[in-house]
Amino acid sequence: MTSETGKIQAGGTSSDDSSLVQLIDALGRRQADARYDHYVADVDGAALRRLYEDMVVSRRIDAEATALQRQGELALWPPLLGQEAAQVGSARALRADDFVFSSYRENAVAYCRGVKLSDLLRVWRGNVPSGWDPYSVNMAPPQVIIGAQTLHATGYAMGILADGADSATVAYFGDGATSQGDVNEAMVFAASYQAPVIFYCQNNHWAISEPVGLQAHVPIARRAPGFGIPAVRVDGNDVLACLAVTREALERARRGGGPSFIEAVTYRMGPHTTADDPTRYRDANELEGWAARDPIARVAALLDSLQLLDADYADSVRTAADSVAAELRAECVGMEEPEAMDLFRNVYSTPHAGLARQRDNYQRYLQSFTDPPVSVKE
Ligand SMILES: Cc1ncc(C[n+]2csc(CCOP(=O)(O)OP(=O)(O)O)c2C)c(N)n1
Ligand SMILES: [Mg+2]
Repeated sequence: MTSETGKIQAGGTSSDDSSLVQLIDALGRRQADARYDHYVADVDGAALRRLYEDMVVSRRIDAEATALQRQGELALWPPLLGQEAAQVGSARALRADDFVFSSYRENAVAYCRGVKLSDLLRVWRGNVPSGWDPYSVNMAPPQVIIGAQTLHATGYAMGILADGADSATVAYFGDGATSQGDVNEAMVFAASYQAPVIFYCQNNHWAISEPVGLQAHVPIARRAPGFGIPAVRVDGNDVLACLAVTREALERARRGGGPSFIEAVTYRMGPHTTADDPTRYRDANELEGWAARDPIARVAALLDSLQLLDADYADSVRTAADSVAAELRAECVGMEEPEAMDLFRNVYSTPHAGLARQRDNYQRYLQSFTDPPVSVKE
């Protein structure tokens, strides 16, 4: 679709609200739903507040990391602004023994899994080749190869079946990823073996500068039934609905019902990464429309209507989020710089002539700098 200003809009097929599971509407009103209400029956005021707090803190972490990149402290950052409900709602449905395989954008999921703040940033500062110890939080480090994590999630889920366990895996990926071979191959395997894996697609309407309407002329969720995988479309800006549909999919996985596909319809309100300028390819009106459906504002409105958002509470959440951001910043700028030659360690478990040659060349290259002198530690 092209707008009056000539810029591309994301397309109408995927933002049609009528087919979406929604438990909180854009104005913050709780919507009754015969199928999904019981999945969130335990979410009382305190639990709703916790979801709100997770979302506020996640947004604050994201804003601080974006600022750190702008100030030269990170090489790159992939913002999640606008996707807090899709990530927090699904992540809070999981048990500690479930296993998450994500892309680069799921930093709110990582926060909910308990990834250390410094570990969220380390790889984007160029300090380590990869993020964190996956087994400490049951979440693999972010995958940058689009869609590849769906294969890892499916393989791990097949392992769960072999172990006879009742845990599940979740693969997080984007709308663009659904056109990758890996994602389609993963769905074939998951359906064939009835693996306990949830394919959680955050349709944020854009794959860098490609609008979702270009690659999907029908809603993305409709692809999954073709593989024999049940699918649901959910309002991805509704944290309660995201929690409910993920709980349903987990229940199916745990009772041996196999894989599920969730399309969380949301919107990437920021750039693709800090290296991108979305004003060059998308219409400002589109962003305005989605700003009116802000995922945090609607939970705030619901809490307010329940008399659960007084000024003291709102202040305390803001202050807590600010202190997480301050801790994130301090840990980022205080990170110890790695030794350049460490890049070559742990690549192979046994000596490798090609790597040794590269290492020697690189060492000679570093030694060629005399001003300022570079410390080269073997
Ligand atoms: C296999 C592969 N092809 C291309 C790229 C370059 N690339 C990085 S992000 C991206 C778009 C992904 O869009 P989407 O799946 O919608 O996820 P989003 O970034 O919107 O969260 C592409 C094409 C890549 N990283 N890996
Ligand atoms: Mg996308």
